[in-house]
Amino acid sequence: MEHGAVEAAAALLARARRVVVFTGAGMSAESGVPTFRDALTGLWHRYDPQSLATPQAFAADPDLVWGWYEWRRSAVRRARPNAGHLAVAAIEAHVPQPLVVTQNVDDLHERAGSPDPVHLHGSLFAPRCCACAHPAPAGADADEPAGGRRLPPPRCVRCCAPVRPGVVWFGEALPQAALDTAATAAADCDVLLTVGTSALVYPAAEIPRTAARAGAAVVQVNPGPTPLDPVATLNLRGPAAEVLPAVVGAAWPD
Ligand code: BV8
Ligand code: ZN
Repeated sequence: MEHGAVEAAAALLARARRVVVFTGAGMSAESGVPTFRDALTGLWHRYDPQSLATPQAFAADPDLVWGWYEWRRSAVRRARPNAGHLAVAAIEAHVPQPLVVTQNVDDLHERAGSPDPVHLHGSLFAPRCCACAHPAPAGADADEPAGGRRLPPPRCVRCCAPVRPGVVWFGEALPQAALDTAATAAADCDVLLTVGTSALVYPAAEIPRTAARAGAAVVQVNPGPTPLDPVATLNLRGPAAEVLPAVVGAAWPD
């Protein structure tokens, strides 16, 4: 990890008033939560996430898809926020106007102390009826078998239709309020930190570009290259749980 880049990122953050932290699956990788790039294992090894995370897949085989989300939910429950999540919460504590915007459906930002991250793609902890949208209870905290299993989704208490995960599936619209909040903050920020995203899924991937177009400094944290490399002011090549604490330590040496 280039020392100069960490120092440069820290200097940008230390004097910023409005900061957006935009995160993807790589943010939770070091907590043991598989990214979307990681091949699926167990029952789902022959599926790609983008085909499973669709209304069509749920309609065709609800037990397979519900089982997959319950397996992911139990993996997230067993996981712990990593030093990267904690550093993001520290940035929020030091910056006058921070906002965390995540594509992740886990609750690791919240468990690390981030008060109110914007979930662009929903959450694993907000199931609802697929017909009347009535909120459903989060479900028992049972540990799912390592290899996963088919699991029939519970029924809606109001209309008996199947309950679905409270996430945004491919082909579905994002929650408009969340998207508006994120886009407005990106267009208005001094610094946008993009962490652990391949920036391939839209409209979320537009957020860092909106910030760059508005003249903000874009700082990318990712061990690998992404389409944002040419957009970023600074590219910090390394894992989030190593790079972010280093940046926070340099920005606010207490
Ligand atoms: C919609 C919830 C229309 C579910 C998710 C424009 C151009 C092309 C295509 C489209 C377009 N506009 C729309 C589309 C279609 C589609 C899309 O973008 N397709 C892509 C694949 C081409 N978009 C949609 O379908 C969206 N909806 O357009 O609706 C509409 C409009 C109005 C009315 C009706 C309909 C909905 C998209 C949301 C889908 N749901 N998640 C679930 O989780 O199951 S997306 C999901 O995948 C994640 O939320 C995330 O967004 C994405 C995965 O990306 P990343 O998070 O970046 O993770 P990834 O694994 O890819 O990469 C990890 C990165 O981390 C890597 O770069 C790696 O190097 C790095 N890394 C690894 N380890 C570390 C690390 N970084 C730091 N530290 C480490 N340790
Ligand atoms: Zn219902």
